[in-house]
Amino acid sequence: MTTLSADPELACDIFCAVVDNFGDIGVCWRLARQLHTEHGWRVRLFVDDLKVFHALCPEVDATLPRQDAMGITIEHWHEPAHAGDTLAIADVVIEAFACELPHAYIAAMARREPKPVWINLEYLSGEDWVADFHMRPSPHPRYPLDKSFFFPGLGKGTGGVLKERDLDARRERFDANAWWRERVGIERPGAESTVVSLFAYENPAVDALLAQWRDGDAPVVLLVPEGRISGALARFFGVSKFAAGMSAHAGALRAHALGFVEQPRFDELLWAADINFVRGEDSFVRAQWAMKPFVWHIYPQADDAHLPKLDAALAHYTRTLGPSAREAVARFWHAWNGAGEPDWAALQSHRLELERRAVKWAKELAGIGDLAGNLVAHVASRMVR
Ligand code: TRH
Repeated sequence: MTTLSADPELACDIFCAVVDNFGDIGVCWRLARQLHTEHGWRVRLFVDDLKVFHALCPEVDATLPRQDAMGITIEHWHEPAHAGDTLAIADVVIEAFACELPHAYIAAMARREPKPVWINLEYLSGEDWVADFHMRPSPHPRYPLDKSFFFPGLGKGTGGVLKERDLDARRERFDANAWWRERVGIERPGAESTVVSLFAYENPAVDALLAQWRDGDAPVVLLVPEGRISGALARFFGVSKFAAGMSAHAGALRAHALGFVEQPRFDELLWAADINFVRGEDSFVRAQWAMKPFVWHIYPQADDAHLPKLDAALAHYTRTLGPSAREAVARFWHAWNGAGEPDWAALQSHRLELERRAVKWAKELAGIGDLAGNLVAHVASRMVR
């Protein structure tokens, strides 16, 4: 594959404000690493919450103002005024998710010649309108600067989603037996069990689903990264907490709580399971590359603004399914996002069809090109030489 980088020495500053959870820094950290390792860019990442970052990359020391990790320079960003030790402005400036750049930094961008390429990286949405707005420039009201809006998406004409070049090879090399012994401390369950990974926010539908798994005919093995859903598991099993290393069982259901792992290892959880419950943005994308059926707990927004996004993703993902499977997936996703009760048996009855679709969908999605590569191509087209 050729590198589309306009300049192998290109310097890039990424600004990331952590709103909550792990997705903001999760996306930025993945993008930073990819721009560096695959495109040879020199990347500096400004992050306002290093504690959250530390969970994804234990090498990051939350007490340091500046450090290097995995080839990326990391600045603890004390917004709004701080903009690094020097006001050396990079060739490419990425503000993630409309976080506001420090005023002094914008003023210095305006003084720089040539002007940097300024990109606002938006949140992912599978909605159709995204293609119309992707890469649209917007002139700054006061400075001679243009900012373009880079929209990740699931359809043609959008920025796509992040996918590392070695991801498929890593997945193919994955040793599931070794993973089960190392991470769960047991042998990999046999084919009669359905392995489910559960990464979700607090969810009122979880009790009904746990009961269905418990009372079902076929064994379900649940892998639960410790987090916001763990309290519900503890209540269900009648224990005080469901912390990493703990296991519990009831009826046909066995559950194992896992510790949080560094981001490059998160995919392994998805590869180890038969069906993945994911949330937010980054894990939602990773589940698609895992080529397994998945259920999305979308990040809830005010005024139910997330619901059209949920349906848009469903439309892409279920496009070629038969009507009955499509209906079962849509009903299950809606129930998992607050409307109705999940029906595990109905979903499982389409398991084979969903597995085939998951593989096909990953190929369709890859056809849009990966986000980092698309972004590099966009920058190359905008560089003033
Ligand atoms: O954590 P999320 O819910 O993140 C978000 C934020 O809430 C953000 O504000 C919101 O706007 C966005 O979603 C849409 O879910 P997400 O995006 O899946 O991020 C989780 C990250 O955590 C992802 O990069 C994978 C990583 N992770 C690990 O690295 N190790 C782990 O063990 C686990 C469970 C996750």
